[in-house]
Amino acid sequence: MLKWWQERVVYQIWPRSFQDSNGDGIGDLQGIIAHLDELKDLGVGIIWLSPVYPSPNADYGYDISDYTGINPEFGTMEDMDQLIAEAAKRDIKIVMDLVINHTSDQHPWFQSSREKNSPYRDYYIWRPGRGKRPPNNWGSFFGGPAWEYDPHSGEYYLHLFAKNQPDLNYRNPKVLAEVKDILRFWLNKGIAGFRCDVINIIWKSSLENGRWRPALKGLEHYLSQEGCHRILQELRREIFDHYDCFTVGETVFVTTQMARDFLGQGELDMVFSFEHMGADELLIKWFKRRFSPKRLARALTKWQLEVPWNANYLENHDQPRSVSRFGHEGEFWEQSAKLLCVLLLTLKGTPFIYQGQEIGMTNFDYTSMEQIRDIESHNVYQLAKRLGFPPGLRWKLIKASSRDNARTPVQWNGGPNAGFTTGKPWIDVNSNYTKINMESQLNDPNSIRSFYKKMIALRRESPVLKAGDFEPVAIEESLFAFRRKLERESLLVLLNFTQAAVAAPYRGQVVISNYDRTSYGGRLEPFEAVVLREN
Ligand code: ISL
Ligand code: CA
Repeated sequence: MLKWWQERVVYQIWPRSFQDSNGDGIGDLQGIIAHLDELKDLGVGIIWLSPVYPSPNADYGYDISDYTGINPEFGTMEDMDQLIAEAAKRDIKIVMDLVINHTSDQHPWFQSSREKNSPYRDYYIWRPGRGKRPPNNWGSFFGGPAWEYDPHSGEYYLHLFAKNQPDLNYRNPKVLAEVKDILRFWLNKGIAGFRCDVINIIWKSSLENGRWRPALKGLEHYLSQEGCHRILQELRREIFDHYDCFTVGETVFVTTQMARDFLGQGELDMVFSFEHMGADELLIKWFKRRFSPKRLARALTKWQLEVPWNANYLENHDQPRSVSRFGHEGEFWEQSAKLLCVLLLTLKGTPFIYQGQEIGMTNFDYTSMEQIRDIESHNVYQLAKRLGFPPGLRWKLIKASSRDNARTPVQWNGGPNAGFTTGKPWIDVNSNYTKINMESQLNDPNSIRSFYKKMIALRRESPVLKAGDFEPVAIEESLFAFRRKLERESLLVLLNFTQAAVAAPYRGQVVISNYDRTSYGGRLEPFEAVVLREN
């Protein structure tokens, strides 16, 4: 028996860039409410809201200054209640982002903790330096050291992300007690679960120096530690078990073994892994290599086989657009976007669609750092400068990997600012909105958006696509083929990731194809995807 969160499709909203309703250039809750009918029509069953809490926006919502409030830029708590109620009317559940590895440095807890004798001192990780050097050699995810000196209290605090995001101290039981209150607050409002931000690094086993690594020195002291498992077990027992909800962990650097450990005892219901994102990366995301479909297929296959239930995704607010990365932005834009749709919706697991993915939105077309808003991009740009990278190369790295690639406003129509706002958008709209926009796709039966709707419906009506076993058939540069099998039913998925036609000598009845074919003759067109019924 599948659970509701295994049957449904999740749609991720990054609110700041979804839809502005009041002309201030910033997406908001009323903007989301205005599009609920469209999301329902698409077939969405769950919305994951990236953070909507008050935040100074150093990391656009992932630096929270009040866990039980609503960012006034996005609206009020009444708007939030309305969103939950309006979504419920359409049988759509809302999942919140839970960011508890760190808070904002503007959170009252942190402000108070800067006083050495504050009762909040121990909510964070404060240590004296080693002479003029930080307490250890750890590096931050956003580049540079993971410690910041606070002259006010004469000590350093740990921040694995930006210096405006101090890490919480889970050795202090009061911190976990606060987290439990936050969880109850939202669950009592009718929230259906949480996407748990970098949840596998919240427990630091020691503060010893890290051994050498190409990036992120110190990782071995906090990645997927026993203490993290203990915390998640406690939350499961005391909180989650008492509600009809689910959790998906964003688990960085996670291996399939670690994933099984998190799932095995029900600590988390599923996790996001990153291995398949490496299909065009060299060690770290800033160094790109040519996209290899085979590497993508191999990583996905490994996770399909070794983990019982996956959180499947090709895009989110941290990753470049999938059609630009794994598909073809030019001639085969439409075909390749649909191919990626078939892949996402036929894998075993819960599919996560990111806003704009369903209309084939592409990476940004910016030409300068001034158009970039993301703190990570700016930090890395500066770091590369200090390391002596020439300007052309620096820009190339940012352009290919910046998180702002996914954060341009959703392109609703061909009018001013793509219909995102009547004001000045907080970040530039991609100028391809006249060609790529929702309005032009909504009523076109052959659009990418219509294809997503069809694939979501197909999955909903198909027990084998939801629950069937995954069996790899071909993992090659030009062909990724796999079976889904349930009892006597068998579907074969064929995906051509290249610009050339390829032979794929298989047989079966066509269930769906992005080339609209009705019969299959053993050959796939460029970027063609076909699902065949084998019995
Ligand atoms: O995109 C990344 C940096 O290159 C990832 O390493 C990312 O930082 C990591 O996946 C954690 O992401 C999550 O936590 C961050 C936040 O900035 C991201 O938006 C969020 O998804 C800190 O809260
Ligand atoms: Ca607004």
